[in-house]
Amino acid sequence: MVPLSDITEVDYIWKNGELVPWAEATTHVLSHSLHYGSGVFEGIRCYKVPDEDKSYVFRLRDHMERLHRSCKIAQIELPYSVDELMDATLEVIRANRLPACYIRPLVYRGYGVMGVDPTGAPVDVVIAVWPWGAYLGAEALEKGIRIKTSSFARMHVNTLMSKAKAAGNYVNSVLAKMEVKQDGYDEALMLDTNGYVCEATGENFFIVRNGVIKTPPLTAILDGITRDSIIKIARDLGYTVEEQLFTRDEVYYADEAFFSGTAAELTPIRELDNRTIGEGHAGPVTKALQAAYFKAIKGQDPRYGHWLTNYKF
Ligand code: PPE
Repeated sequence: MVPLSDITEVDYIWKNGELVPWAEATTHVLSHSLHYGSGVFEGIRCYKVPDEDKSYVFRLRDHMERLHRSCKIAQIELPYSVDELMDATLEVIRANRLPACYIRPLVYRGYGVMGVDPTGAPVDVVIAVWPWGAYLGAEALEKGIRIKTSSFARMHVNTLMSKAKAAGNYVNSVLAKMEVKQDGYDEALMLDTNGYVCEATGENFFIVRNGVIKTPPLTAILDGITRDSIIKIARDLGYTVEEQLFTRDEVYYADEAFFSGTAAELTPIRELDNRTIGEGHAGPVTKALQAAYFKAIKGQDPRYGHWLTNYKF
């Protein structure tokens, strides 16, 4: 039997300023966002420090600032400041006594008006937390994944706004994800409307060749916070990182490739379109970056301490 849900339920969800029991954090079926995708969200992770009873939320302020930018783009009035949202996040993690979790803030146009014009619809804000393991499977972080170029292009820069982490943008992601999963691959590589490599359904993308790291520029992609962290860490390790457009054939003969994202963390890619990338497993640069990233998120590298919000459970 297929399980109804793979979500690990916890006790509370923060909704419009209050902690409500998990099962009561519901919304009306005529909520505007449910019909028109008119919401914006975030994805954040909280990590437990090994052997200590404390945890760190990774780049919490940066995520809440991006949530505000998404609202600005989508013209949604967000009634909470960045600091209030940060406090609310810590409050809901603490209420659920979670040492490590995924955090999903969502700002959505709620119940009150129907029709595309959202004027007058209330804005609801929730922050949910739950334990979430490796996004692309337990083995992915070590062994790498098999990906395929999707037949669906990523959004044109004037179709949907890629720098807003908007619910509606994920209609495109869901199409691509289902397409490649049905063909037996783990994730989709998506090209932009000019045919250049762009990003994945929920991750940014990097390649490595002759020791140089390349990633697409921010033009048509989400301004990933993990992407930004990896670029900084890579430069601190002495690597050259170039943000420039490239085509899929350059990926075919890259030495290494990997995805970055809050959920996916740093996931190596071992195959694209049935062509083995490099040696067919995580390469040395990918491994070095992955190790440095995992040290940073756990507070084991003082250079990146300012990215962490301390949380004692
Ligand atoms: N691109 C897209 C389209 C995207 O959704 C994400 C995050 C990224 C890039 C990486 O951004 P960042 O997390 O700031 O490094 N995707 C989130 C949602 C995944 C989901 O399935 O839901 C995430 O990783 O939390």
